[in-house]
Amino acid sequence: MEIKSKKLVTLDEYIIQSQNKFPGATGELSQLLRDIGLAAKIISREVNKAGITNILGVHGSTNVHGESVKRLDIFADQQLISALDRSLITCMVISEENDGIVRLNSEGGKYIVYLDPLDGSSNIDVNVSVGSIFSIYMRQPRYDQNLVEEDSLQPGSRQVAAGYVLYGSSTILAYTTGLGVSCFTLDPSIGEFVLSNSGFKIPEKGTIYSINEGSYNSWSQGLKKYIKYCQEDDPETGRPYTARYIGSMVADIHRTLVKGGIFIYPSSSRYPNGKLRLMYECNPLSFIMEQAGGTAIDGKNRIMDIRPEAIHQRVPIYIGSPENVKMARSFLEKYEEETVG
Ligand code: FBP
Repeated sequence: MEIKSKKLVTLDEYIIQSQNKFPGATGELSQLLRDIGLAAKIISREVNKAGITNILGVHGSTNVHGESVKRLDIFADQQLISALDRSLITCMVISEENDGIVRLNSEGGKYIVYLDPLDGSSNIDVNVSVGSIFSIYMRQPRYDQNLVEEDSLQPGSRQVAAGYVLYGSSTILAYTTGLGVSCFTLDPSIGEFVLSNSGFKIPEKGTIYSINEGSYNSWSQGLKKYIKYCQEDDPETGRPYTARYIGSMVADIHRTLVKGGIFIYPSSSRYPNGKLRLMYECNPLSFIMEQAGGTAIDGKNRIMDIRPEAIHQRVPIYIGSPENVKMARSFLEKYEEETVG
């Protein structure tokens, strides 16, 4: 009996095939995505053997957010930036690990890339999944002038591509160019990302909520009521929902994409504007989420419509299955009116 093996499609092949759908495409965006794929393989190798190399632990420096930087943060940052610099199509990078914009060798490059090189770095030393996040914009005209930070402040709706890498039980890379979400799994035996899911769709509604309940006391009334609603007993609506919180946004978002439900990082007394960064955490994961049929808001407005004011600005985020986000928003609005009224 002949065993038919599934034709493997590698990331590089898939990117080329997708590019051919765009007559006139220059191939530069494809090259950029391949560069990120290569850096992700190198970072994955280091993450997987972190326990036996001296890459765990702190680097000793503090980043622009006042967070103590991990050695793997720096390694991932360097790998991604040097990969992008090699192909001379990216003019600047903005990364969580760098205070200001990083100008690359190709001043004439037409792409601007935002990076969270290692998301969830507080989980590295305890061997819990971490990730990398990227967001790609076209440089706005002004090729003739020196690059300035303002060139990179574009709303998320202008992203030309975005994605994440999840370094978990397996290493996964998921990305979108606005034509749905494609997901690849790294096969270490051949050193290739192989297509594992194209046309990723989030369930319309889920029964998982994900939030750090440690900041409960500083939540808004509306949010407290919504979480209570999730915990109430009502089998007909699948409640009580299950609570899941990994503490690495990429891992919590990937689970939400697969299983449905909602991930929330609200504003709180500790983080009056939320903790997560608009340009290299919330915008790219919102683009992915919307392309998979989900929703992402800051409690009121669409994340990707927010006009950025600063490269490291923070925003609150409510992201996930459309029905869950809609329900959360209705509680926020209802109790906000009551508070204001
Ligand atoms: P970085 O590790 O990139 O700074 O990311 C921030 C982050 O770790 C997210 O991945 C995660 O969702 C959140 O912070 C966890 O925050 P907290 O520990 O306050 O719940």
